[in-house]
Amino acid sequence: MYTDFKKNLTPLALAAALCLTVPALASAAPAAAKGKPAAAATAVKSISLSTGMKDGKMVFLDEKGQANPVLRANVGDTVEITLKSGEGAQHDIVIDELKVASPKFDGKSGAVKVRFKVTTAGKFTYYCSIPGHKQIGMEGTFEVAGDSAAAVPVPEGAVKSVAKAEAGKAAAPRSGVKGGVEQLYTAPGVPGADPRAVSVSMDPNLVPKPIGARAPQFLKWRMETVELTGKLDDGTTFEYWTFDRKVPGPMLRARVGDTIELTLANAKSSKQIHSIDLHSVTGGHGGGEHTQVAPGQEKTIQFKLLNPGLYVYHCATPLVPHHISAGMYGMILVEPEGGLPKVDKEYYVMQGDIYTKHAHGTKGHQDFDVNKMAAEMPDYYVFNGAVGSLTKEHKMSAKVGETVRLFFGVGGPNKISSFHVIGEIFDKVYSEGSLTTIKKDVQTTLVPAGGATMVEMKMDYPGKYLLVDHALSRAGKGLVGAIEVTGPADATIYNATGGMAH
Ligand SMILES: [Cu+2]
Repeated sequence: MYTDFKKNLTPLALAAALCLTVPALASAAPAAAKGKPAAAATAVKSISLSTGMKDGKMVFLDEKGQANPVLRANVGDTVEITLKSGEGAQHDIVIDELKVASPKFDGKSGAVKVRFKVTTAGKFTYYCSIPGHKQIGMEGTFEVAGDSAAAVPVPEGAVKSVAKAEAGKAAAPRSGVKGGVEQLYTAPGVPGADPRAVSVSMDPNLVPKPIGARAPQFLKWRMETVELTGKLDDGTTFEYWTFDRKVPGPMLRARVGDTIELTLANAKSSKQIHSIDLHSVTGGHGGGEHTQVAPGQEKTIQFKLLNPGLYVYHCATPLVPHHISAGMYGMILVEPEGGLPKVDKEYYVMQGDIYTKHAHGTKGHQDFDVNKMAAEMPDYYVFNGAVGSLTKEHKMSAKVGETVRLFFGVGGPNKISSFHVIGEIFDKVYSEGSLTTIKKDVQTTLVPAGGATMVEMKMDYPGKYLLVDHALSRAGKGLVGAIEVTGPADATIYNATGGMAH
């Protein structure tokens, strides 16, 4: 926001040359015009900060490795902060009270600088404005010593030049002048849909083969975290964070007693640190403690699968609900000894809630909204990552007489699901993903955020069976899927026109 603010003021080229922020300019100019003497010689104060993790927090670090150091300057100083991403993730530095904002920087951008003149004494807060970063540690104090009122550090000549630049600008034709002052007060529109957007919606057919009755094994898996612009809805795009470019991430399948070596790689193009916490893993925060991976890096952990069940995995990097909402969740099935009963069809479906700047249905590129997420007010609810994923893009089908098994999970981050299939009854429900306890003949099953369930239904009658969350307002926000069942209609089961034998 402040970056745009400054961009809009580029006609005031001199202001930039003087390293003045707008408020500084505004306060300095009239005072100088009154002929006050210039203040005593002031200094350029250079500060170098990098970013990194320290004691489990994300922080700014000075050259001595001090976390979130108190930055000091005197009224009248020009401050130059050089910023560099130590771990490669994207950050910036903002001081709201002084209207200071640096450009965003990451591992690829290299170091960036922000220069500004301080005219006000006091204690101010500097922080990183990337959603969540302030909350997990990236903030500190900026102390300015001196007397605010006496702050007139601008030489008279410079003020004249500024005035000239202003005059020249006023004379320029208003229409079509990009960056005119009036633009600062224009309500922001919705940016256009990103033409580079790809499909991120996971195909529910991509279920790994059953494990069956084999002995425990040692397995090596590799996953990559990728940030990419994806299609959220027709004409609407969104910045997704993913495991292996899909939402949900790949379904993993093993058996109880297997030992897994999992390597998590974070794509070079990423701006965030990512990680994985698998609910099937005992110890180390499910892996989240030891898989915090910076862009372009990778980490490997090993774990033994001690309990059978259907488990959610997700990214566990702060702000965790942001990473989850942006698409970083999936499931791992740990089959019991001997495997699962055979069925005809298996599908992989997950539910998520998404928070956007603009209302559901807005065309264009939708930005993530951290405040709506904090308030738990989603604009979109999705099965497999996007609106229409399981109705338009991918097909689930069965024939009359076949048994369908759904691996259903809720990534969330916040909303539970009252999972229901319209026109069917779950013959078996493995509640909460517990494969050792079976419930029979269930209409709607509750699935918690970060939880899963396995359901089985024999499809007795043809038709289109809709998957919903029975909190049905959510269907209007994108949450609907379909299983197409074909085959002969048994008139003793259902008869639309009456005349059923009895
Ligand atoms: Cu992440």
